[in-house]
Amino acid sequence: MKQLKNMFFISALTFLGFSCGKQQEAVPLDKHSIIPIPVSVVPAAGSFTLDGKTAIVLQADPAQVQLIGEYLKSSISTLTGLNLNIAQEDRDNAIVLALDATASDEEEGYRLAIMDKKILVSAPQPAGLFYGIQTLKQLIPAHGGKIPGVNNQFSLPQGSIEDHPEYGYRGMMLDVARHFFSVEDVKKLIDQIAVYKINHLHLHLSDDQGWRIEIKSWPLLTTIGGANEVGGGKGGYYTQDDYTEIVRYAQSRFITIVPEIDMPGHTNSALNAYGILNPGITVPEATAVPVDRKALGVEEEDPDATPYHTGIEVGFSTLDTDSPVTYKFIDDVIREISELTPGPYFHIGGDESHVTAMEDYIPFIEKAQEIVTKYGKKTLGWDEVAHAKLLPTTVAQYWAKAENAIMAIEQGSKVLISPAVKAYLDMQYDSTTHLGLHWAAYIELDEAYNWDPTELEAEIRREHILGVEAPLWTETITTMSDIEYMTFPRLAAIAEIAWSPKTARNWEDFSRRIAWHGQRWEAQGKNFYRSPKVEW
Ligand code: TNX
Repeated sequence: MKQLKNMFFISALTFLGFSCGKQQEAVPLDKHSIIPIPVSVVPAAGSFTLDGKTAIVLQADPAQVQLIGEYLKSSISTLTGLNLNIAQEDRDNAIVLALDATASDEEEGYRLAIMDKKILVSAPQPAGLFYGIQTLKQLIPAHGGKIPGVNNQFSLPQGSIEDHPEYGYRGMMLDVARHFFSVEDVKKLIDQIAVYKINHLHLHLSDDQGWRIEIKSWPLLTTIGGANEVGGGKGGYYTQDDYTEIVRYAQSRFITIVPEIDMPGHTNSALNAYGILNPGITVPEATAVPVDRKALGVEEEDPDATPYHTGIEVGFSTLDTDSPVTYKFIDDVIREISELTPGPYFHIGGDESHVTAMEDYIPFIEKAQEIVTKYGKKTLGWDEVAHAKLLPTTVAQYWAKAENAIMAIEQGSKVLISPAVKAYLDMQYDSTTHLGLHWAAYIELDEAYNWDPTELEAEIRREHILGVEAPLWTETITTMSDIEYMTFPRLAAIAEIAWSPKTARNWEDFSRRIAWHGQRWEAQGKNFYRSPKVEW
């Protein structure tokens, strides 16, 4: 194989050497490395030449597509160094972005036609154009100066692609509670996951170790509850303006933010701030650290408030499900966050409430669900919420127990598929991985790829499934580089499960395609796990 590679290298050099002045040969469209793999790819002979004179032509109301055109322009500039003009009139040597109701029957679908003198990206909705652009970017043979075009020309193979997603919800979750991540980090992640046509980012905004979003009616949540993290660091939080900035940025990448406030368990950070919410829980002694309220500028002592939890043990905290103050509290929190959130979902957590009696847990979840509805949102909750009576609009996120997911389905709810054994990005790749946990499984790249949401349980069928989400819990994750290492390449595998038809997916082919993505990530300076299952 190595010999073969060397031969290829030599012949490529020879080719470049002897064809000085000519552009590189385009890899035929059916030998592409597109992830997620499209529904249909039809190659044709010949190529399109992208160069400095190529224009981006907008064939649609600029109010709807101007930003998408600019995104394409800046993407091409980063990949190739070319600075393209954006124009309104049709012409040759153009990439045309067209809103066209006939381009696809599917809401997020698109068509990409690469012809001799034109590339046409068409879609019924702006989202489809954005996805068409993601596909197009993966056909440009340059990674940001590392594979320069000859004479600044880049060849793209002719042919056409028709594509649309299998599932409407394609998500990733980032836990910003165990460790806090800046707005800049979250934006960077949004850019990275948008490439793989992920369209939801679930933010786990509160947990035992930290409260990460400003709530104006309960200000100590962030002043006190935000000032801790796993290991006892200083934590951090998003102001409401920060959160809005994340929501807007995500929108520009066609990503919906799903906010989560975990309740009634996983709530120690709220109990650090307000003793009145504390039913008398015990923080694990080994990792409990007293809160120095004065040092945080809070004069009044609160003897009922809890110490910080700096460890990673779960299941010891709960809100007081009998107290009216609890419901005033969650009403305020759900209201303030819902007002800042254009997306349809509010995630109430509901997992691992081990110290909440089931007879208290059930009415609590039902009340929380009513409050979410009152503020115009649909409830998402971890699979345990299926013990309560769910509204038909409520979605249960299957992470641990199939029986819970099935209970939700029997109640008429849909399920979001995130099995820890397949889709958890915090699970180690193997026993040598220096980050992450392995309580559910070791998940190598092929394990993350080789499964299907419809094949987990006979009772969980296609029509019950809203989509797929890959959560990244951050007990052991502290930097952007750590996030990248655990997320890539596995998120690309999950994204293909969520977007591509089952019949088009195949591990051998995926492992070939992902190698090309590794080159691009390397050129971008992005960290990733070089799985031994792939010839990078
Ligand atoms: C289980 S997944 C949890 C989280 C942890 C995660 C670590 C879920 C709903 N609960 O609290 O962070 O395991 O893998």
